Amino acid sequence: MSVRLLAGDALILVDIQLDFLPGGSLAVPRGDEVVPALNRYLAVFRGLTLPVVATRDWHPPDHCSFREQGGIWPPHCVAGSDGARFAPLLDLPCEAHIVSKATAREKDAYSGFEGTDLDDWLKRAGVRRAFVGGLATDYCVLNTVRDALRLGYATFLLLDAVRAVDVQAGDGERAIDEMRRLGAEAIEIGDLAA
Ligand code: VGL
Ligand code: ZN
Repeated sequence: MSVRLLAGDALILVDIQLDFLPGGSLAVPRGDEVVPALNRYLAVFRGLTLPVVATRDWHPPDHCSFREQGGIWPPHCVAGSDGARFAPLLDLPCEAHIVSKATAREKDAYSGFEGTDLDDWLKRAGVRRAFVGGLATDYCVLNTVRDALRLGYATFLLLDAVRAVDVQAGDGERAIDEMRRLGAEAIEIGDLAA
């Protein structure tokens, strides 16, 4: 598989936040490994002046997904907290478009498109193909890829730049299978044509 990047392509980084990295409150196993992988994609996209979007989980302190409110997760990514910050080693360009999601107490949102301006922003930027990587494969990456496909974007899953929570063993692999079945093309950095 060889993919030549062109105008209309965008890189979407999903939730590269401290709480999802080792030491964070909802650490994704080996989640830190996506940072250098995504930095390689960032270098290529920036070199071609293609747009970059970074989503972030941005919850109120009493968000419904937290255990104290009956949800399934430990508190994580509280808006403005240290744990909600982007990984410092991520080479996020200052012109990246930041998308905050799941900001309302009463509703969770795993997709970067849900309740955000992401679709509008991408359409206005002329984006037709979305290259998606980040955390976690089986939650926010899966739901962001599903929505991207449903909204008509040709969608590429960056296999070397995603990691899963795996609440149940195999969740990440099942999520990858589902994304491919829905039409996402799974690629790795070596698949990008020079
Ligand atoms: C996520 C669990 C809870 C994610 C967000 O970014 O995949 N997972 N909130
Ligand atoms: Zn969350």
